[in-house]
Amino acid sequence: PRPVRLAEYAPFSHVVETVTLAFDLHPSATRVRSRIAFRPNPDGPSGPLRLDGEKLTLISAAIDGTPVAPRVDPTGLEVDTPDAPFVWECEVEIDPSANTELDGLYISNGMFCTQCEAEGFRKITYYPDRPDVMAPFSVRVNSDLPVRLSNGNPGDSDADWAEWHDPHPKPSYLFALVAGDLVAHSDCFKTMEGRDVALNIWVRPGDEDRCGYAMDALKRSMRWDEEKYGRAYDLDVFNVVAVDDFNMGAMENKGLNIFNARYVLASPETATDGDYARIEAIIAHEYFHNWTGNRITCRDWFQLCLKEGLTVFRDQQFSGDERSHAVKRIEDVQMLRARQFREDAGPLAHPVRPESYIEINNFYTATIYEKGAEVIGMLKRLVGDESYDRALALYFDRHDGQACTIEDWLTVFEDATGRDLSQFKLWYSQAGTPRVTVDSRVADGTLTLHLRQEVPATPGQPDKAPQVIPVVVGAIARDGREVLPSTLVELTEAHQTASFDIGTDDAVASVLRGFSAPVILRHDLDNADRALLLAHDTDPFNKWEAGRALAKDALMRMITDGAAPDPAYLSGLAPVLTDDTLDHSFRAMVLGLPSDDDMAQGLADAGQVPDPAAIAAARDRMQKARAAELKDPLSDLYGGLANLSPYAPDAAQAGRRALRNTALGLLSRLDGGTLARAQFDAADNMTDSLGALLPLVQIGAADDALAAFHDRWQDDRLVLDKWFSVQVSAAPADLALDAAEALVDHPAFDWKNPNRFRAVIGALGMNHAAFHDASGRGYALVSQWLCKLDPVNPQTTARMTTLFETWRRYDADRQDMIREALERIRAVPNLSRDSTEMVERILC
Ligand code: B3K
Ligand code: ZN
Repeated sequence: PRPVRLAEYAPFSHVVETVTLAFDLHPSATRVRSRIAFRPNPDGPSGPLRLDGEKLTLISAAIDGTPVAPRVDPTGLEVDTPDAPFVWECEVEIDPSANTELDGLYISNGMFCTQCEAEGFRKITYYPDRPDVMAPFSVRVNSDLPVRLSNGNPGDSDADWAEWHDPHPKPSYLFALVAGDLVAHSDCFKTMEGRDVALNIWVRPGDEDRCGYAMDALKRSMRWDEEKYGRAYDLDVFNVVAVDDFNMGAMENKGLNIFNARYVLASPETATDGDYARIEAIIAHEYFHNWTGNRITCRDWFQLCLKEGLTVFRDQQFSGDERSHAVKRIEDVQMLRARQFREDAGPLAHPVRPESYIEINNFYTATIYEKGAEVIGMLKRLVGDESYDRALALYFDRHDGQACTIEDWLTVFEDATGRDLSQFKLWYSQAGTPRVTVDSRVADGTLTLHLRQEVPATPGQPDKAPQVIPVVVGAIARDGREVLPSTLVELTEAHQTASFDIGTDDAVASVLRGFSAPVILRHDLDNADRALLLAHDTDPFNKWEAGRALAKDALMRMITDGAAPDPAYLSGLAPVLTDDTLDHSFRAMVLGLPSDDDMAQGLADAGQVPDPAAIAAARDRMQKARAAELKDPLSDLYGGLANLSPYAPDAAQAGRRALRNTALGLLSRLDGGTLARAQFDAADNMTDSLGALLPLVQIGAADDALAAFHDRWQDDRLVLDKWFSVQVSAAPADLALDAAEALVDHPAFDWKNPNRFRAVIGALGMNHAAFHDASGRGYALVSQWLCKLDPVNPQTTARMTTLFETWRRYDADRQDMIREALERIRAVPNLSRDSTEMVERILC
């Protein structure tokens, strides 16, 4: 298929004034009648009316009441229309029960539900399915199911029908419909404008007692958006529905958010602290889209980061406010490095605003989302908090009700601040992670930094221009005092120098504080400098970063030279571990190690070929050495942090459990799992239960515990996903491969459910040593299952091909095996457009 190009954007030929839909719901033969008022668009091209439509059976069509015979093809229809306003009426039939791709109208556990972003609405009826066509919708659902929902405010209803009206003009990708046997957890919210909003979280009967946390997070999100952005909710009801079969996390349909059940349902027994935090973040994210995405949407899908980058940035701010900014920042950067830097370093690298695509669903990426959010964070840092607030107020004021572009967004900032953002705009068009190299020198009471930037070549972009990079710097004297508080350096040239009066000749620069830009920093620090920053940096991010750099350096030497674990690194940990002025979750994060994938990328960056088994072995040795070195403080911590009851999912308790479980993980390297088994048996919450199961799996001593876990949770689908996943993602390579190969034959391996599929196949891809095992078993199993899934669910298949995106890092044998695995996928008869595009880009 031909790529879609940003440069070829043209407005739609017509304006849609109103949309009225009627659904006769039937599992295999649903009828959809549409009545759409069109008028010619004075700013658009003229010609016949072209509507998108896929997998639809056209029953009838009429214009202004007169039957017409449109020219129908597999992607839509064309019809001649009057050169004046007219009403299009049409009836189609669709088969939700045959919809296994979970895009459009489908059935999950007997419940009708929809997913329309990006282009699912065209599988429901003929329509100009593009985000710049916005209209108010009225919907009638003819069905006697107990609950029938759509967007907007409820209208009349009866035993076998219900009507909904959404007054806010919206693009079709925000349409939603749900019908089924559901129960609600209900509450209410009064907006700052005095509107009473009914809140409902709809779930399967039996799940209603697991909605309390999501509801609480929703109300906190609504209040936060009022307080921080002045944005109030704009309908009388806000509905959230939990669905078992869902391709991604959740969807922000206007007034009717649809969620993967795993990001709604939580109880202390079934959800971990991490699950609670993700629920809070995703509830907030989808809610925040009501303004950044729905009221102001994207002109075309190239502008996806306009809503996603901004909304991720907003949900990160919210989680930071609700929990801890320092910890949230570290978590976000870990995620950015693990997913986005990895993407940027390989064949799938693309700009935050791509310029062409074949299948838009392949562009819901870490670059659009996470790097998109980083770009907003840099903009805020460059213009300042107060200017950011003014610019956002102007954005909402100027563009409410519109479908916008990145140019509109940047113009708002230019108008609000008077600043020229033309160089900043390169962040949207140049792919690749900039490298910033810093040489620091201290003499005559002055700190001098020489900064250099370089943006590496990426597919289709051999040469790059220097970008605007906000680099926040500080300095710590050798005696531990801060001699330079955080100061912003705007790096705009390829080479640049900055000097600071620091009044001492013995200090260490702390560069890129708060991870002020999404770049790879090379700073000429030695391990003594890093140890100083680990002990004394006032910037929590760089304090953590110094520890990580020490760990990475030590691991690197263990992998490449067979060195012993660095004694200086080991001895630097105890003071942090026992520093009661630091919060527990921060200390747990300092005890983390870079992931195996991170180490593999580090080796590749250093021009070496990573050996996955050697990386895993080094990690193992490092864990044992750290456990032996820290045995006493770890045991004290473990004992001292016990007995948190009653369980609460708040940040303070979660931090204590995180540190205690990190300690348990290390202690398990010494005692063969005795302590972990005791915690597992006694645990009354899922965080502690999984926190004990994980080290047992890691040391290969989990058989009994896994059996007990299965017996207890076999009827709980979300917990059972954890059982599938932990034994594959966390076990040593050979055990993980054995487990994965056995689990795909397990009677509960319901592979058409995306969560279950990811719990085994995705988990195997996450286990670096197992996936890249020299036998090729990992590649074979993953590719075999992707071949099987593609005809059923192309979106989930295409997304999971990214497991192979790093293949060029590895040795020739592994590259050959991966190429074969990808060729096998490419050879599937009628391979989806989604997977074809991905496999071809990865192989390129
Ligand atoms: N906007 C949706 C993602 C849609 C993905 C389409 N393949 C969820 C979100 O970002 O909030
Ligand atoms: Zn989003």
